[in-house]
Amino acid sequence: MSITTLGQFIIEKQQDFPYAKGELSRILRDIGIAAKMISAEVNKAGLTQILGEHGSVNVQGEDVKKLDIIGNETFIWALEKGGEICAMASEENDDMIPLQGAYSKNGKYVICIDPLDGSSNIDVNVSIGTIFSVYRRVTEPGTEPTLADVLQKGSEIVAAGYVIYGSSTMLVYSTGKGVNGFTLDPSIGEFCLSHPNIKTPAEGKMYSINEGNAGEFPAGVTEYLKWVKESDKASNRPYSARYIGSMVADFHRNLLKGGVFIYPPTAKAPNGKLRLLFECIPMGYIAIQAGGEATTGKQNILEVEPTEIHQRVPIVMGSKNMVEKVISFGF
Ligand code: AHM
Ligand code: MG
Repeated sequence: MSITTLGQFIIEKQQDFPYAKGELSRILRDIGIAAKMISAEVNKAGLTQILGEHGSVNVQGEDVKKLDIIGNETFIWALEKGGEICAMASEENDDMIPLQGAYSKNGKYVICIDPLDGSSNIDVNVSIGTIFSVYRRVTEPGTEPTLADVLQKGSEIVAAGYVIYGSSTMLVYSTGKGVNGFTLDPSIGEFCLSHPNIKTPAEGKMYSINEGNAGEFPAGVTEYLKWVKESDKASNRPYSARYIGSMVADFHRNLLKGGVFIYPPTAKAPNGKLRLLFECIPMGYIAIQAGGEATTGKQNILEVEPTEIHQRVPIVMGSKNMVEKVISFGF
């Protein structure tokens, strides 16, 4: 049989990280377990009218939790059981959460996570995702983790990736040696290697930006958008606008087909909307590992020094030539 499951793949690659003694493998396995559980919940989302609206009380009088809360709790559960992660920073929580598993304090790693990005799309059956990044802690194992453990530059990542809950569920991740994608086969309940060694095209056709904010864009972005449309007429429609408003889905399409994802600074949000730790660093890491680029316009995203958990930054990421083109207009 030619199938390789996520578990088999992780074990095969374990020798790439002799220092990790299997800990990183366990973390990736636990992320895979949490992803499968969240995928099952996401698939039931359309049944909320029968089971009870998320955030409401169901017919049995029980509170129906919002899916992003379920996602958050599922990751905490899986990673506390695993014991390799000492602390988690989550888009769902204001502060860093020290994990409380029996062995968590001795864990050598931390995780930053957006358990369910694009959750406003759930009600309308549009793809959403989970985004994660794993770092080695900077404090001593056995001591209380501190903010310094999660406020690390993207260049310190040991593993990062995302899960997309789309027409199928996929887990895409990198440990710094390229990007691999796994599709969940619901008939056996396993992620199977479906997209080995993903390389994003250097050039692409899609540009993804919320043009509803065009009135507030910096001049360079306005100029770029004009250029994109002008070259439309001149060279037989080379560019297409594609914007779902669910970053994992927009990014995933662009990664595979070639494209650029842009969330610029706006007058209302001078640092853009997207979070450095939870969204921009991990997705930028994947773009770069796949041969693309990711920048705030001023700096490679992996070189930005985080100063607070919910920090926001502008972002341009995707196909190398397209990112460079956007930046060439000024950002
Ligand atoms: P969220 O973390 O609250 O879900 O917001 C992040 C989402 C991204 O998935 C998406 O790219 C972006 O917000 C869309 O924002 P906008 O509606 O401003 O274009
Ligand atoms: Mg988010």
